Amino acid sequence: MTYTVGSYLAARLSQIGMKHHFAVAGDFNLVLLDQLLTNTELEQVYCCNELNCGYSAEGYARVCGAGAAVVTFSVGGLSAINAVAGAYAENLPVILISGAPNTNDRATEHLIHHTMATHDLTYQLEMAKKVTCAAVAVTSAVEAPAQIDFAISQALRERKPAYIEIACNIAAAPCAAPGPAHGLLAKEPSDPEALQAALAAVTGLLRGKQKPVLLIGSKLRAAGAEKQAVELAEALGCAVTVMAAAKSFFPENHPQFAGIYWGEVGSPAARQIVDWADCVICIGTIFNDYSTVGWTAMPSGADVVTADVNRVTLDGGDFGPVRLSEFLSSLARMVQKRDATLIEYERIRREPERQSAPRSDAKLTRIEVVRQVQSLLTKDTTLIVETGDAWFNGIGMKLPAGARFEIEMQWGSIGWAVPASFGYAVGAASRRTIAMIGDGSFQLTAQEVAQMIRRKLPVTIFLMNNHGYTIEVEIHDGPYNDIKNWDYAGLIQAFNAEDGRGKGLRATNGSELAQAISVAQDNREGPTLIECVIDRDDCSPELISWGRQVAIANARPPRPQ
Ligand code: DPX
Ligand code: MG
Repeated sequence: MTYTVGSYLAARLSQIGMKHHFAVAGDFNLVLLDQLLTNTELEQVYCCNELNCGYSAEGYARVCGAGAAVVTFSVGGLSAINAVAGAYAENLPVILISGAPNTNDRATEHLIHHTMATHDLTYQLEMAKKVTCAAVAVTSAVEAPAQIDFAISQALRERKPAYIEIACNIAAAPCAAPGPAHGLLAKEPSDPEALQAALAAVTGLLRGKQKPVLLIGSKLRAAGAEKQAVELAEALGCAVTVMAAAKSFFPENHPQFAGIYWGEVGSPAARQIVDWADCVICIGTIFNDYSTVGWTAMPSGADVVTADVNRVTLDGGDFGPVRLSEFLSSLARMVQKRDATLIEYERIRREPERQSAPRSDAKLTRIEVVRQVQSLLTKDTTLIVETGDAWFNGIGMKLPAGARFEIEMQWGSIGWAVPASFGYAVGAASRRTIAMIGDGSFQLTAQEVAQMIRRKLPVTIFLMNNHGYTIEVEIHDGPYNDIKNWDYAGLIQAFNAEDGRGKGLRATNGSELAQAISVAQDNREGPTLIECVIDRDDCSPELISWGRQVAIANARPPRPQ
């Protein structure tokens, strides 16, 4: 078979495990899209706009390990950049692929459409460099294979997005055939001496400690080290706490799971245990103003080990390149049982109060929605929560074995959840995708529900209609937190048009919600959106406490220069 630049790229995407790529057409990428279509192992999935295309690839990467978004130059690429930067923040290898102007138009006096009517055709590449770990512009079929391989391998190694721009007249140009993909997938090994030094330091520290605790962060998945974290936990026998952004990365049904560590808004026992511990092993953690509740909850000091994706640091010392998975499994083989924190956790833990069902005709509340969604979760469920009170609604739920949880906590862009759920569901056909999304967030990217309808994906969306930006109300209120109400359930009918099987329902009390859920469970031919109508001030107490602390952190006056 003869390869072209586009079919070479398709082969590489397929070799690294992708079965789909997301796309929005435009004249600069049409030939490229044709070339990608020649690969029968790789399905082309369309989105309504490029921001959503980026987020769909991001959601896909969460379940399949990597994702790709194909867009047109400038008008498309610039729109996708928000999602790509989000993938950077969230440690997800999303490959942004953009068509670009003809090579013959460069270095001429031609002005090209979809540009700023200047002769600069490099700005998209320059912008992409800021939000990716590798950015290449392909203008030669001879160099294309090396450039494509470079971008993809960097993205996989660093778990960050990469950018590949392909001139429209190069996409179908013949090029070399792809070789084996092993090199693209190879992980950076630890430096053996650095690994030994890190292990010696940490085992030395642990020898003098009685009360170690593990704190799991969201980079654990990026490092591919979830299994190894369980190995270390079981070797130590200690309590394991999990940051909100890493919910489900350590199984919640594991006997050592000691709750979500998120300061005053997480599980109370988790915070007490971390504060009580004499040594905290932070694994792939990200501490920011949100995750530390306005800098009020963050382990620090000489007894904190930071085991990051490629580094281990302890008491001001950094040991050089150490792969997290290797570090955790080696450490697991060297440590002795230290189970004091688990014993203490067992003493202080309190089972969450079981909510009983209210009168079925009582006005719907947030608590009742959470109660009903909780009862839907099974080993096959992935719960996706949008920025807003949905974070707190989801974080408090108990996940059965096998259930997964997705949150975009570092980037925190509203509008993420609809397209990310779409991308996730494309990648995880056998799982049951459930999304909880606020009304304000939904208004950013609602149209991607139409693609769920087009592909008959049985995603269930709980649209929390609290009539505004409630999380912002709690941080800092003003007229800008009010939004125009929509007929959210009615919207689905509009998206269905003549052939869709999506369902839109509206629940104003518990019994309507239960009926809507049963319709959603039966609807296998498209998404079901359930608009849950609740009061504007019906929000979680955690949101109020968290909002207060974040507002204090935001309001710190400038330091004198
Ligand atoms: C904003 C946020 O309705 O959720 O539960 O009512 O808060 P809640 P909604 O979806 O409203 C979301 C709203 C406006 N954040 O409260 S979290 C600021 C913001 C952001 N991302 C983007 N723009 C603005 N996070 C893209
Ligand atoms: Mg809202």
